[in-house]
Amino acid sequence: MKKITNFIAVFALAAIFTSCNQNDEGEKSGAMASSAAEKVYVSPGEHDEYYAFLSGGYSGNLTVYGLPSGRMLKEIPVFSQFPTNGYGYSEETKDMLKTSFGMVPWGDSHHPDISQTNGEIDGRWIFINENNTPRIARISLETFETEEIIEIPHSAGNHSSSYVTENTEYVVAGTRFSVPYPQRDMPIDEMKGNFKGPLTFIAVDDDGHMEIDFQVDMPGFNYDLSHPGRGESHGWFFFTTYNTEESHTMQEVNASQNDKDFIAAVNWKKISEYVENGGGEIMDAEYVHNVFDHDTQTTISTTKNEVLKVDPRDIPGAVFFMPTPKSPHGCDVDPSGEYIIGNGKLSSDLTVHSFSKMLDAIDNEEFDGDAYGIPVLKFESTLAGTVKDAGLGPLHTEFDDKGNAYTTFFISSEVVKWKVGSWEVLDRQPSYYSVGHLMISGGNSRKPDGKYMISLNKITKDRYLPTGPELEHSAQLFDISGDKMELLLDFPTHGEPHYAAAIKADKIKENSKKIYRLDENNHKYAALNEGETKMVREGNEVHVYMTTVRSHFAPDNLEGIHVGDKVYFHVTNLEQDFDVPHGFAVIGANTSELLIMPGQTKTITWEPKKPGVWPFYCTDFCSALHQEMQGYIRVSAEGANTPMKWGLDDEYTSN
Ligand code: RUQ
Ligand code: CUA
Repeated sequence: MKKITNFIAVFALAAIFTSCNQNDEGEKSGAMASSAAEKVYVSPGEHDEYYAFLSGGYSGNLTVYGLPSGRMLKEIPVFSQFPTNGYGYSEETKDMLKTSFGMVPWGDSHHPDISQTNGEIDGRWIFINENNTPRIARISLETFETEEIIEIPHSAGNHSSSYVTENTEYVVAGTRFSVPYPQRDMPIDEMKGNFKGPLTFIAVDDDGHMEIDFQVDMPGFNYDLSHPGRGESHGWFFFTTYNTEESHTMQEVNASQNDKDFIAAVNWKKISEYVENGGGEIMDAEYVHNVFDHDTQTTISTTKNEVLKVDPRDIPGAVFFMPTPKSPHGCDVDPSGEYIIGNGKLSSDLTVHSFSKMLDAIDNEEFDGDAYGIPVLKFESTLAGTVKDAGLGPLHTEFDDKGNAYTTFFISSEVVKWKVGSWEVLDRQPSYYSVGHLMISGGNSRKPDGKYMISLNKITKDRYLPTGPELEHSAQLFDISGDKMELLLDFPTHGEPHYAAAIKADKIKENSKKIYRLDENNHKYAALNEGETKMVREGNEVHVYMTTVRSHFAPDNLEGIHVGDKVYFHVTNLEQDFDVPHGFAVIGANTSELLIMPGQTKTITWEPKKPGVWPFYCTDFCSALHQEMQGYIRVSAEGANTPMKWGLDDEYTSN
């Protein structure tokens, strides 16, 4: 009972904090508002200074915004089918969503992270994790398309992911929920000591290609968030844990019993050497790896059957636990790599660990016992300092280029700026409302930019016009170039923006792809000019090789299709101009429509149900004669013997 009372006390406090914040609104004087407006105004035709990539949370996708304007530039489909362009529906892309559980049409994406070279974000790719059916995706920042998705076996609630190391050697995927490892049928209340928390290290090669290198077999705690070391601490990775109680029920109470949980410090360099020298044990696994092959423009999906597991107790010096108060959520590393911040979400203080003190403590064996054979360092031995009474419910910390840190406080609904090293609080600004993550461009690197910060808020309430019971989540843009943070802009986000990553626009924009070259299109069913268009029957399957160009399809009249056929429309967009996609929609399609980029081929299937003459058309207003961009398909009854013929401008081919 007592534990429940304590718990309620925290939330009563929370209510007081939240309500006082909601009262100090309305301070925007005319002058302030107009200078803020100037700072976010990007005049018509001008470009934003930054690209910001916001996770879509339960949308499963990634959205792209321009900063400082807050204009949404694009939604990139990743883990969810996307009606706008047919991703996950078209024959070419549907296998991107294939998993060992079958096709999963809708995911939950959390933490985007941009690839790095020498500790600086480089704009080649962005990675993002799927939490529910554990996967990591890699998105090209040339095409803004998802190129690769790898499933993470033996993981559940893939949350402490997808952060990358300084040279993108690895992207990590840690399990949030501990589970039997490998999965097996067992009583839930025997969890303690029997569940595990595998942490997966995925190697990334020079082309971005991902392969699982090893899994570290960790005790059955919850691994919540993680960040790589950098500079001196490059070679290490840090993960927050909670539920070190290993409770399996009523976790809101039972997982909050220990005064301290841990930050796990993992020396991945050491483990990687161990693995290179033949260490580790191969274990059974089943996971699917999907790669979008640009040459054939088709997904290559492979099922893999094993993974290399390492037991950290076999590798001296590989893993240590640093006790960290109060169920820490975010695990953040400052730009120098010296400080590791544990954001103890049930606390009002922030705990900062020192990397160099940690190394000394390891050398001097300043241990406080062990957890399942993994040494636990003495709390005081690694402690660098505490940010006192900063707020209530700290979640995440980011850094600027001037030695300051910024921490979000969910319960007291604010962002607090503090000094790295002296731990003093410098400024605080309310967020509207209940901020989760925050983001500073390059915040997870050696070189953050100190210009803007966005807070990613969980609750929107009265900030926008009401749109029924559900409002989009909200981001708030702050100018952090001065001593005090200045709120500049609110803008709605799509889905739930757990985390975000931003990069200077000029690091990406010159490389952005404008077209796919037709002479590089090796799609199996491409028609590279109108002369190559045709219909081919194989039993009851009909393959239509079709092209599209302003402002017609070829062929645009098709006959000889019967009810009971399965028709594949392979549509190649012959355009070689920037920003001229064509669409394809056919009446009664149970699959999807298509949107085909210049030079690409995309395929949908259509199973006509009724005899008749049925239209198809282009769905993207592509030219002055877009409304004329249509055609007809004659469908005959099952068993009829209408011959196949297809053509354009009354010139038919038949067979
Ligand atoms: S979480 S609000 Cu998915 Cu990153 Cu912390
Ligand atoms: Cu093509 Cu409209």
